[in-house]
Amino acid sequence: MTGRSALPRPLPRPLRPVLGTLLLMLAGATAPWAMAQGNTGGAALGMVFVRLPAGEFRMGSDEPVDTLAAAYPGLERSRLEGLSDEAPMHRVRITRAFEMARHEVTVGQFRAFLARSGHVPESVADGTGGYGWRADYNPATTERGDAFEGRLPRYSWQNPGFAQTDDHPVTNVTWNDAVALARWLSATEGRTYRLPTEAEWEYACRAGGTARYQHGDDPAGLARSGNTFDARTATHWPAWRDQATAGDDGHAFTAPAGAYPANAFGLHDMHGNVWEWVSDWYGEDWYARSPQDDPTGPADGNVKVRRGGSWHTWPLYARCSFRNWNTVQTRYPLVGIRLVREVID
Ligand SMILES: [Ca+2]
Ligand SMILES: [Ca+2]
Repeated sequence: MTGRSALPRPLPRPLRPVLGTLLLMLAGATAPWAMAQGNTGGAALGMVFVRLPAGEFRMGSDEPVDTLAAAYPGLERSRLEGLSDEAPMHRVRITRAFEMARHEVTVGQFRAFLARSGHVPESVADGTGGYGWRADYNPATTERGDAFEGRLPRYSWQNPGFAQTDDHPVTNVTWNDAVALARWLSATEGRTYRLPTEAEWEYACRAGGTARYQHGDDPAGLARSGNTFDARTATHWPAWRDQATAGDDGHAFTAPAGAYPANAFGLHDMHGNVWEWVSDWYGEDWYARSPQDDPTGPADGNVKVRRGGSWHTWPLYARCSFRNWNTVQTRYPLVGIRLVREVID
């Protein structure tokens, strides 16, 4: 599989120790989607959804390796060649408007979901726990060289090892947990909540733009757009300091949801903070054969796609087009949830 990272083991490849639009400030006033902002849904949980219009976009990336090498100096060429699953770029039509949560699901929302639904998170139900950060943990001393300690029962959505409040994005949640949340909300409210498709997610991230990030193509601008592996995070993983996002984004671990500017659709944290599960199975060559209208991914597969990068992700892997994946049981301190809600028209 192109050496693409899989969490417990590989994590974003950048993290393998062995390898060593501008914010549309005006959008709120005049954009069509602005009218739907403040649309409270997931009512039980206080989520806020933004209506995204139907539309077309170019999905994926076909940037030449040399172009990427110039923009992301210091990375092994194999990492850049490994991005071939982002090609070919292809036109995708999202034929129906849909609503997407403005924020990642928070710890407080997940706690309320558990209390009201009786759902037991997979990390608790299977007794194996999750992963977590510990100041004196040294990846080099472990068999797998994982960036985080685990799995251990003491780590879960409640404890990723670093401090978090109810406003921080929930982590250590599996794809199965995410689907359980969406199903419970759907049953409770009589509306359809679900994970976004991979195409919907990228459409939402691009928000009408064509650049690598919501602010444009420059990786150095990322510290203002989202929470990634910046200088603060690098203080805890000094071996990867050279690959850190330029500057200080203000957060060494997760940031409270919505701490960074929204993109042109009014969505926060599409770059970084936590990876977001989507509904699609991963297909390495999927883009060469995916349908133009409302693609939903391969019919089956072994791993589910996650998107957007995290607080522990290098800039190359926080681009709108980057694809990563894990099994449905994977839980990790970098992976969270964002829901969509179908529109009733
Ligand atoms: Ca950061
Ligand atoms: Ca995110």
